[in-house]
Amino acid sequence: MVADQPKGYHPRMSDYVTVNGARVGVLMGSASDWPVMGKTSTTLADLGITHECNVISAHRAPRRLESYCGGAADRGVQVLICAAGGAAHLAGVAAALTHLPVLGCPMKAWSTEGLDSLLSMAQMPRGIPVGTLAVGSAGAVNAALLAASILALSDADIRDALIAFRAAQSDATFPLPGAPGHSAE
Ligand code: AIR
Repeated sequence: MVADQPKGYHPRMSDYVTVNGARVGVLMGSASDWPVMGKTSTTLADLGITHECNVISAHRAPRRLESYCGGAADRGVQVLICAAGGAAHLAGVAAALTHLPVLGCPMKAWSTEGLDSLLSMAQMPRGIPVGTLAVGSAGAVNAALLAASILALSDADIRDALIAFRAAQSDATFPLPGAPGHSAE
């Protein structure tokens, strides 16, 4: 409502990128999260999941976040993946702004090895949940896999891609050259 907006506020929908047919929205608090969160994007792409990626800080651009989350479900987005470091409120605020499932990826920022981010995301007060993954790359990849599991409930192509991914992972072999019982090369 216009009356609720601060003086001088103009919503600018073009401040984030949308992708036609995106099922997953990946949000980051900063472009500095992208070296890790690029792995989320790659994993989603490997599973054939159309997605969109944006930097929208809950602290630096709260109204843009409100605009993005307010329109995501209507555009067909079904899962949000939110990454942030430090006082990482992005996932919690996004979860407050949409009924979509929100997965949180705690980033290692400038201190405490990511424990600050982990607790900020995991310790959500009752009523607005965030599905929090591990700190760093493991969580970034697992967020994509968990999003795939959610989408696979109603999408046979994604289900098949996820099952194939897990089968390939199980079939992988790990030679240890020189170790007892392994070949020398
Ligand atoms: N951040 C940005 N706005 C709110 C938060 N919590 C996080 C980013 C990043 C860290 O702060 O998600 O992990 C440092 O951001 P920057 O832009 O200073 O590199």
